[in-house]
Order: sequence, then structure tokens, then C-alpha cells
Amino acid sequence: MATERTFAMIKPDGVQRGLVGHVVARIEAKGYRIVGMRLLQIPLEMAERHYGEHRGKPFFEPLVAFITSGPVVAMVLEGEDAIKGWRAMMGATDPANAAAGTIRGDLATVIDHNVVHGSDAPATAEREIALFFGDGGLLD
Ligand code: FUP
Repeated sequence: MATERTFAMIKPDGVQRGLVGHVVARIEAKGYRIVGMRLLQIPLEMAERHYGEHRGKPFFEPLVAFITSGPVVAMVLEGEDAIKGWRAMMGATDPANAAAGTIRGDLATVIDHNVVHGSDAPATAEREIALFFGDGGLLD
């Protein structure tokens, strides 16, 4: 067990559907500390960097178009094993495979509108937090 920080995001579908309060309530009820939070519309170049590992895949362009299509809520969560824990709260990437009780299992039906994002490993968390909150001192 270790106190970790992870990057979490409510995607444009979640914001548009009015699910921000619900998702934030789940995070707070779980016990993670929200140490950073911002509403933004992701610029194209930033989206391409965020999803850089998927460049060249058939879903890359629609994914970038979707993530830039409206405002998102970006957050930094802090808590014991927060990286794995937030991924567990999100559920499987494809909502069809996500367990009931998870955010994707309860609130989504299709993979390209799956409501939330979360870092999958410590190095990813560091990179994503820097990408969205890299403006010096914002989290301190
Ligand atoms: P995750 O880490 O759970 O967000 O999943 P991935 O990094 O594998 O994928 C990032 C996003 O790409 C997913 F949230 C949804 C989208 N995606 C598709 O639209 N189609 C696919 O076949 C795989 C991923």
C-alpha cells in the first residue's frame, strides 16, 4: 500500500449527460482526495499527445474527435493505491464487459462513449498529471 496520485477525467459524454456531480460524489464517497480539478475543452494537439499510444489504430481519429468535442473535467486524485483503485471504480474499457457497480458498468453502454478515463500505471499518471496540471504549483 502506498499513497499515490492518479489522473482522472470525466469525458465529454459524462459532462454533457450531467454526470459530473454523480461521478465526483462516488470519488468522494470512496475517500480519495481531489487535489486538482479543472474544466477544459482539450485542444487537438493535447488530445493527440494524451492518446499518443493509440496513434495509427483505427479508432484513434474518432477518439480524438470525441475527446475534443466538448468540455471535460480533469482531476488529480490522491489516496492509498489510487491508480488501481480508480481503475477498479471505472470498470472495464468496454462497458459491455464492465461489472455492475462500476461507473462504466452502471452508466455506459458503448466503448467510444465510456464516461471516464484513468491512468493505468504510475508512469502514465505522472505523464498525464503533467499534461493537464503542469502549470507549476497548481496542486500544492
Ligand atoms: P482505458 O485505459 O480503459 O481508457 O482504455 P484504452 O487506453 O485502451 O483506450 C482509450 C480509449 O479509446 C477508450 F476509453 C475508448 C477508446 N477505444 C475505442 O474507442 N475503441 C477501442 O477498440 C479501444 C479503445
